[in-house]
Amino acid sequence: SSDRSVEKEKTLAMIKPDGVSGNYTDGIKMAILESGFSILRESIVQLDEDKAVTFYAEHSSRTFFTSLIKYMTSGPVLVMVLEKENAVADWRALIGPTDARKAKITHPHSIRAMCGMDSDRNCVHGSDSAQSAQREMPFFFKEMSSGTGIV
Ligand code: RTP
Ligand code: MG
Repeated sequence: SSDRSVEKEKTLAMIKPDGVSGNYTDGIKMAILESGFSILRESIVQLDEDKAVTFYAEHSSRTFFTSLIKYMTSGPVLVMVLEKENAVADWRALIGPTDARKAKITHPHSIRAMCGMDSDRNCVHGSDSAQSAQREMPFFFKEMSSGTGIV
């Protein structure tokens, strides 16, 4: 096809409260653009408890859930829709493993190695599958709900 956009994929990226308050936003956006992603949407959002609980509902039975919700509501986050070929997997690779302490050893050039603290405070989020991305993008950007034709 002559329309190269049909080969592209979208994912949801988030700079968590520690990333925003620690002034990592510009550095992270630079890494995103240098890695070949386009930033299609961005918005700064203060999550309330309801919204954080819904976003991370899959973890509601985990021991870390209460502290996760406290962390995610502790300040504004920056949510973005990123686009490129293989965006979901490539963004997950760029952010590195969940535990930022391990990331500093095994993936020293990853974003979590750069700005995360440990497995709780890891400064960024990425959709873990194309299916998750299809849920998470309209969660923050209503116009991206399937069927509107705007995506
Ligand atoms: P995320 O969803 O935020 O991109 O992180 P992830 O896929 O790498 O990790 P996940 O297992 O989905 O955990 C969601 C967030 O909960 C906090 N946390 N996880 N897995 C753990 O042992 C653990 N402990 C705390 C982190 O903030 C993690 O990113
Ligand atoms: Mg996850």
